[in-house]
Amino acid sequence: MQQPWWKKSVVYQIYPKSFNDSTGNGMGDLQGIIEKLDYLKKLGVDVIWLTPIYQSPQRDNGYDISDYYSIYEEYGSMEDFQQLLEEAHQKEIKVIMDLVVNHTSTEHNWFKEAASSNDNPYRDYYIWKDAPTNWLSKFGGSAWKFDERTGQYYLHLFDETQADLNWENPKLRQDIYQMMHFWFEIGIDGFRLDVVNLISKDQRFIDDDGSLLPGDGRKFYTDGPRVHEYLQEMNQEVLSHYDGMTVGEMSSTTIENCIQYTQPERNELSMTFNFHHLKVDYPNGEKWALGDFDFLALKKILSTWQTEMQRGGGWNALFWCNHDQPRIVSRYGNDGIYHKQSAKMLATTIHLMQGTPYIYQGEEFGMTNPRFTSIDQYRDVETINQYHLMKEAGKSEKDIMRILQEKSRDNSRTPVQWNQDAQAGFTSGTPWIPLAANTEINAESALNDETSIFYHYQKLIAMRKEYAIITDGVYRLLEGNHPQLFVYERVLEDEVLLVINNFYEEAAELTLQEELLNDYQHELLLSNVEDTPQLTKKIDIGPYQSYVYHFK
Ligand code: TEU
Repeated sequence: MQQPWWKKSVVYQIYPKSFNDSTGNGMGDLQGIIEKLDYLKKLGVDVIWLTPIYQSPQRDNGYDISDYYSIYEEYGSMEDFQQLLEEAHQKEIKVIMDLVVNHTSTEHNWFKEAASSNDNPYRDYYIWKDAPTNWLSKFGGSAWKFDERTGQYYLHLFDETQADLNWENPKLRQDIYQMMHFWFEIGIDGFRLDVVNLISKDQRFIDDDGSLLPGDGRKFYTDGPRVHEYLQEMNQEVLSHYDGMTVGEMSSTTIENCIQYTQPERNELSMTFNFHHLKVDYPNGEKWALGDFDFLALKKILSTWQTEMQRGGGWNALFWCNHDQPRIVSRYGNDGIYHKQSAKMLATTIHLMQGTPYIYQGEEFGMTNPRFTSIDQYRDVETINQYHLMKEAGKSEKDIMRILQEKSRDNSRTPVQWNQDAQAGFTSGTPWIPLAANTEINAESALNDETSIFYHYQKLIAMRKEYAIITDGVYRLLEGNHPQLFVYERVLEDEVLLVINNFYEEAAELTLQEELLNDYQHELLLSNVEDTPQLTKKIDIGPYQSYVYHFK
């Protein structure tokens, strides 16, 4: 049976504000993206995902939308967007947009209407209560904001300028579906759905005294009572009319829900992002504290998601990085002497699993965390809110800055380093956020180095097209208790792909299965070092070394 096109695709995520500035105003823009389409074609990606480019006051860099039907003027015009679509499609690159429908900006006309009076027709497009519950915003503080004019509180699970939409209201839902049709009719190829598992709230709106927590690590407001119903309605009303792809961002969800979100026969979404593998350095699940990297937990989580989603017929989005996460080479790799080697090892680990891989801008040539030293260098609303909360809690400036260096979303939002010219070739003006200091790490240098991280990603992308085993092979974790090695196999009929990754600086020994050595011919498909060990029963895997063998 013909597989959907997105099962063999690789997606490249663009955070437009930091990607490439064509006007010199210090912010990336749509024409800047158009300038880099040939670079993306060379990398070999099939899809680009643009984080929000709609009209917005930019409090949360576009995740606070004030008009779903127009382009944020600093990024360009609707004509620029249509040119981007046309030129990307000419290069056989699809384009998906970010759909932010859990909330709008309080600058959106719907909210302005809703807040103007208690009986305004748009009032119940949002969630208003006479008294707040004890719910907390993900960006710190209460999740309720009192509105003087109408004497009620409105819900905001994120910033107070991001008011949650009331999905119980069928008129609101129809307005959302109409907007989705508008963008599909313009020619986009799908959507990434922002925190879509938060859109259905428990209508009792009672305090979270712990009794609401499902007890499986989720927050009480995730995977709400009607979320699957709403997604099936969205699919029926919009998605089923187009050959597009959708990927749902699932904040603190479960495997069972992700199987339900992505089982084709349920007609909800194509695939889901989950974040459990990116919380193994959160001490007691707390993001805003320094924690050790729990490698065994990482292997267990990634492998459980692989085997359970395969068992359930679901489909994963595979990723390490995005605009909310620190740079993976600084986080789970080594951005010092093993920078190149560990970045390639991390790429191999995630790209050869079952799912659709996502590459975040700059990841393909190893951009690192910037390690800012002053709060003045930060721009992220979550980071700045947490800075003030930690100050109020009495933490020292030094301790706070140390935490921000590891945890802030701005770690991934510094301008893309294109070359070693001024401002790393990102802008001819003053960038909206400072660059990282290490601009010797840049795209131009990577293109001129045949052993670069860029060409390793290029090979991984090409392999996905060539070897069906990467898309369809059964995943099995090997050496699950090994303290350094992440070893897994993919099996498809009479073929085996063996993926060996050392996540540490110390060398480690691996004992190979006898039948692989005796019953198969083997070929080394990819490694991150020049020399390759002779395949014998026991092989030494050096620091951050990575090998991919194909047996058949
Ligand atoms: O992110 C959801 C979200 O919770 C992330 O912000 C992340 O998990 C959090 O920062 C961890 O502390 C989406 C968007 O990706 C993010 O950029 C937006 O700020 C957020 O939703 C609100 O739209």
